[in-house]
Amino acid sequence: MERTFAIIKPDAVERKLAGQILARIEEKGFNIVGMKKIQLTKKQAEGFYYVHSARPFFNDLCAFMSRSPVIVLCLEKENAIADWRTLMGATNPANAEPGTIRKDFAVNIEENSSHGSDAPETAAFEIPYFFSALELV
Ligand code: 3AN
Repeated sequence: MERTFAIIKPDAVERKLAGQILARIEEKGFNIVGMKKIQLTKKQAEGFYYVHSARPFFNDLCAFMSRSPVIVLCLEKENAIADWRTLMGATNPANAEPGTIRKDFAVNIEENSSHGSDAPETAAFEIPYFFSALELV
């Protein structure tokens, strides 16, 4: 079993798409081992996305991620990291496969409805950024 970290981003929570996204997660066989609704501060978003701090979209991205609440998730299944990224689709919804979350729901490359860890080392940073061990069941 593998764990990954996911976010239902502000654009999706604002448009009341969280339920549809959670249904897809469960239909694909993920166990939701952690889940909470929070609103990030700009500083917390900057800490989460520190690997992108040199990118031109960093400031806009952190403003977007902190403008309204998100739902953060820890998901578990075999191959969870790769399978969640497949279910999300490509970063840019214009390039995402039909039937993926980003193809169906994303507004654009920035407001792309969902986040997922891209590697085991990333998941190992991202899960404890949001969850204590006691919150994962
Ligand atoms: P992914 O979320 O697919 O792993 P990353 O890690 O390259 O993509 O980018 C992190 C986040 O930064 C994306 N989810 C998206 O919200 C935003 N982003 C990525 N590329 C761009 C871009 N060219 N312009 C604006 N925002 C971007």
